[in-house]
Amino acid sequence: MSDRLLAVLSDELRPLAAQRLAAAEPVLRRLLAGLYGERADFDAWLGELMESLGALYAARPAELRALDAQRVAQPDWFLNQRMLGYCAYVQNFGGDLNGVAARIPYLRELDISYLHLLPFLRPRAGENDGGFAVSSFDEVDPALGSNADLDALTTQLRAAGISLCSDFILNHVADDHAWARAAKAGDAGARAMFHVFSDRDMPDRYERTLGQVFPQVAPGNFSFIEALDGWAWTTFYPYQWDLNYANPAVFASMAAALLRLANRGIEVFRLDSTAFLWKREGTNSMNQPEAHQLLQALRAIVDIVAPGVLLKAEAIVPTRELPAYLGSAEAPECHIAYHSSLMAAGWVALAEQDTGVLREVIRNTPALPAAATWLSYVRCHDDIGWNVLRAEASADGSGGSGNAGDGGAVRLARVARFFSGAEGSYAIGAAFQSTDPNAAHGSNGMAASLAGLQAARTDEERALALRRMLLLHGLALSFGALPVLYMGDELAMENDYSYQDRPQHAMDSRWLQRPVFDQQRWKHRYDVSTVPGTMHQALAKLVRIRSRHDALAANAPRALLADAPDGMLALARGDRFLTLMNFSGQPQSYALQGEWRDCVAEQATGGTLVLEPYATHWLERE
Ligand code: OTU
Repeated sequence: MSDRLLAVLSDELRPLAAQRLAAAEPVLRRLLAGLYGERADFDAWLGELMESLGALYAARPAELRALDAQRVAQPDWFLNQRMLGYCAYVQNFGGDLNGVAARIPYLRELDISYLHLLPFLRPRAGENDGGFAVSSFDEVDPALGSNADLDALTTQLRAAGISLCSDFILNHVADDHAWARAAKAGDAGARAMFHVFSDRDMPDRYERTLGQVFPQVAPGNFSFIEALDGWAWTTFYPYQWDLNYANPAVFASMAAALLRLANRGIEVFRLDSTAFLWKREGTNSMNQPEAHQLLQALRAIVDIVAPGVLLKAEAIVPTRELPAYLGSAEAPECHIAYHSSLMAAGWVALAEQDTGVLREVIRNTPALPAAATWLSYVRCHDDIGWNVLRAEASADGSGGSGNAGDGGAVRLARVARFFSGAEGSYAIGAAFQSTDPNAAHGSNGMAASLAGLQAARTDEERALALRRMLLLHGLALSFGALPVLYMGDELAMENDYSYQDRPQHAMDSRWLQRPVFDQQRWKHRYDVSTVPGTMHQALAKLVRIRSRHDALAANAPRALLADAPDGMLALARGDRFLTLMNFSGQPQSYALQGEWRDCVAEQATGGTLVLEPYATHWLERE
């Protein structure tokens, strides 16, 4: 079958392709045979897939092929401590793609080397889940620019040393995507791209064990579609139709769509909702072995055609399910995976003024295969999902739930209430999709508002809120991961309530944390007499310190130190770097061994260090 790939290549391209095929083809064949091998037409299908990969290989621009070669020679290029991400909506950050390009100098000033732009491909007309309902993978959203603008942007970003990351929404398409339209018009092949059931029999059987992502606004996992005269699987909103990966045509088409985007210069793909790719009756249809086989097959294809490209798994799942998304040395999967447990546990530690759950998460975080890493973050465009922490919230030994047997639910519900502003909290946020007061779902709000800035009335309260912001950012920057900043947090932007006036957004409080970039705050970014300036300068300082210490690289060793009090987290990065974080509102003491230098305060320190409320200390050995 490899002949089919090589046959379409020029004499010049063939030798390297043959070499990459020799390395990846056996794995790819095994994976695809495992998924689709029982079909009579398997060999013919595989031959066609290889031929289409050959065409995509041939079409890859020379500049990107050169980048591939460079990255193959240094596969851990994205693990160093200078790698730093920034995530933004195109429309909010720059208005359109050209406006984003105009902000490159600002990104460089922040030392950003990785830019995740939230969905910018043509979305469904009307409501579209912030662009997560895609109607064409080959067209930029006309409201944001043209395909030529995208090509120009990737070129400019590359020149500035910034890798562009794009969402690749592979679990579902919009109900006005060409396949959905054809299915509605009666095309059987198109209908087979989806999970469609003519009656409620199978949907009801599946529902017995399925969870719900949006239980309030989109209850259930199936939607009756009149034009189909049947029920389509719709994990998210009813207009997002899940693709049927048991159909090999879906896999082949989506792999090709990803590579066409890669050939436009997108260097990283955020694989949205990867946990949901394979459905199995009697399970929650998440994290199924076949979902991993699909991702490993996609990785093998990328390794052949565009090996400079990185795959990033967005799987918001319990900690124990996360490592599988990075695969193993024998079967690599994604290069990067969101560590949503670490993110959520940082917020739990703030709410509880206790690091029990956070420590349990860190203990449950295994060492990773080479050339793979976690993504660390404080906030993103979604809610903070609490249920990924069920295991840790019931197992950290503190007995924090006060209700044995609820699996941490009551405890996490208390945390969710805290961030919605209840229980004497400094936070101003919103509970997301909660249907049961004794169970948590998610919490929304900008980091600054959740950390107390919006509610602060005095300078002291404002200073504490900023410290909490820096504490969580310090954790993300020093954990040993690829940290990604969320647009606006570097300027301590607060909640945006304007969504309540937009009928298509009003029911989804995730829009609280999707504000338009604040030009006024940005102008004050150097002025430390202002809140945005203080935040920006303090964060920029942490970024600078991080970039100087290879002990903070993603793949450098990390150890959780057990001798810190419960309100504190102490992480050693090798034996020369130490980060101390106080998650409580009380001072905490920590006895240092030996002589240290505080990189932030720029002074020597040693003996017993007293950490002020919510203080962060980054220490290097003298
Ligand atoms: C992802 O999210 C996206 O990040 C969301 O913005 C989209 O709405 C969603 O997919 C559909 O495309 O379950 O594992 O609770 O955490 O929806 C992926 C909200 C997901 C998100 C959840 C999420």
